[in-house]
Amino acid sequence: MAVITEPRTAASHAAASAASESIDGFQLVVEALKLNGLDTIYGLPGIPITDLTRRAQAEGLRMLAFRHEQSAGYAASIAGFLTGKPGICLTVSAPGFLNGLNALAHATVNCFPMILISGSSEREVVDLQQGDYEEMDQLAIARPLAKAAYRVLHAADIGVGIARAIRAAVSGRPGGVYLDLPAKLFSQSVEAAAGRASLIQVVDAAPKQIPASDAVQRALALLKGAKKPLIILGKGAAYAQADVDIRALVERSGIPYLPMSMAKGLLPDTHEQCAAAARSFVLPAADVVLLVGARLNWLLSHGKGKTWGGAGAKAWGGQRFIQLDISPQEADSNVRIDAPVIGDIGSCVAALLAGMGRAWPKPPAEWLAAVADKKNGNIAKMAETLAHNPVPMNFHSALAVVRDIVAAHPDAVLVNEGANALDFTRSIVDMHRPRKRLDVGTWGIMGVGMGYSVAAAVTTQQQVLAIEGDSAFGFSGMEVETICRYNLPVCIVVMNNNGVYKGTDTDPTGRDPGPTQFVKGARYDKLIGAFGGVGVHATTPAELRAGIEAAFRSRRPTLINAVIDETAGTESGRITSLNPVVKK
Ligand code: FYN
Ligand code: ADP
Ligand code: MG
Repeated sequence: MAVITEPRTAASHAAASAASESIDGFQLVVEALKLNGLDTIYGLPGIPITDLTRRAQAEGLRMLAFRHEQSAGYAASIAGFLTGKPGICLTVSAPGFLNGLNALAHATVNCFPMILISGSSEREVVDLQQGDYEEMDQLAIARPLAKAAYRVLHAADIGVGIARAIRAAVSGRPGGVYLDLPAKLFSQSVEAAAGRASLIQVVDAAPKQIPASDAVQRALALLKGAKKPLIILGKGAAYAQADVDIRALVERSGIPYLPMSMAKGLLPDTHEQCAAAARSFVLPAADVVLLVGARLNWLLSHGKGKTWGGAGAKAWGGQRFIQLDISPQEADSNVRIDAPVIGDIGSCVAALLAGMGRAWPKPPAEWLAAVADKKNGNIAKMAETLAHNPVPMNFHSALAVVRDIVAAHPDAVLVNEGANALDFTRSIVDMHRPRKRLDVGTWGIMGVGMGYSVAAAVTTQQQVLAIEGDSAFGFSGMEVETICRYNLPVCIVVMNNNGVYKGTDTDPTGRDPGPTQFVKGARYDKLIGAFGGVGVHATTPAELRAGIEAAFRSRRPTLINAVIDETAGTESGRITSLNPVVKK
């Protein structure tokens, strides 16, 4: 039986004594979350969940109210990634629910544990389509976009509903879960003792999944025979929080590794085995590739084609693959996986380490030398580019500053979105600690910036540095009010090049601005002043450095308008090939 032992606040005392005989749905939801250690809600109040937000706050939960549900949802999704507990997003019905749904789908696609809880209208009216306030069959709409979706109709089932949502979100491959709570549920009363007894404290929500020993042996045999092995670390590896063992696997094997974007920092990017700067060399050259929590999706060119040394779009370079993943269905999704190892990353990596023993042979010296050669060449070229100080500032000269500041503050969390602002930051700014780089993920989604920043600041208490394209920032810019309201240590740098990709587009008819153009010389720094934050206008790397350093010192909400050459940047950054342009 669930026993509530937490000290009670004055408000909850009153609620508790009034409800010594009965307890309502609102209270049961709050207590069920609390009982499971879910202490933070990202949401937006309104009908029918306004009082739920108040009750949650009065009971000591952190209730972070946003300006738009999409940002609240992205915050919840990344809180799930950072903590391994489902991030909770709470919204009103139909429109609020739909605003949160984008983030729910994003969580599912990215394998982040999240629960979207939405109030909904009266079932009887909705199901007969009689036109209720915000009428919508939310459960049916959420289902295809979520890992699981549930509705609770009776207060006595709240405990089960929340327990199922938690298990679905974090067990196996994590994902987004929808929980539909109709308005009527909240005012239902049940006898207090029975109600509390119905709550479930979930035991072992994300059980370890131990890989089969024959799968481990198969993988080790393949790895041992490799002449040009490569390890690819994905965000699944970062999520698993098996940092020490992953580092041991990489170092004991001596194999060069490539971090996917959000796996950067799992080992420091400056590690001698890091092959990030030789990406286009190692992918086609490798003979055996060990994937650790990374999918062979578009971000890895589906394991085939030119990137992998294949002759045509369908061919690949003949690499053999080992894949460590929690999902048994992931293997063979794009090319043959010769040695799937299915289990949680922590258990898989531990099993490989145990099987390797202490005397594992290092990869052939020629391979290591070839990777080092390519990498050092690229790093030297990059150093040369970064040494320039053009006027106006470009992405490189601005990001050289960011790179130094991140190196000096390795625990700061870097949030990053945009096209060029994303791609340049990824390759220029080294990460030094695990789970410090949060970005657009599997979909290359825009709009995550401010939601991620709020959740990163709240869950880690660390300084957050958000490097935003000027377009990307616009998707969630109003949340600077949220950041100021909660006085969070977030420093936003808007890379302002007057437009999407760049600021030079024009309307050939001369009537309107070009479709990718924004107001020229916009002063994003002035936005934050409206809410008491610090605005900085930076036109040189020195001003940018001073602005970021002051923000880190003061931990005050800060927005820096970094003026970037409007001709800098390319269409879609590094993924230009995905953006069809008709050549005239
Ligand atoms: C990387 N590189 C470096 C370094 N790190 N050079 C020097 N020093 C360092 N430290 C080199 C690397 O070898 C590559 O050069 C190049 O920089 C880029 O590296 P990256 O970013 O790792 O590689 P690439 O090819 O861009 O990666 C493919 C990708 C990535 C698909 C994984 O582009 C990606 O994550 N894209 C997401 C894009 C996205 O979502 N955009 C949002 C929508 S924008 P070469 O080896 O010479 O190739 C809408 O328009
Ligand atoms: P990236 O984009 O960084 O390559 P992906 O999102 O494509 O990463 O891949 C992450 C993979 O990690 C998914 O296939 C997912 O099933 C897997 N994964 C997530 N969490 C775990 C875990 N705890 N243990 C094992 N695999 C995991
Ligand atoms: Mg721009």
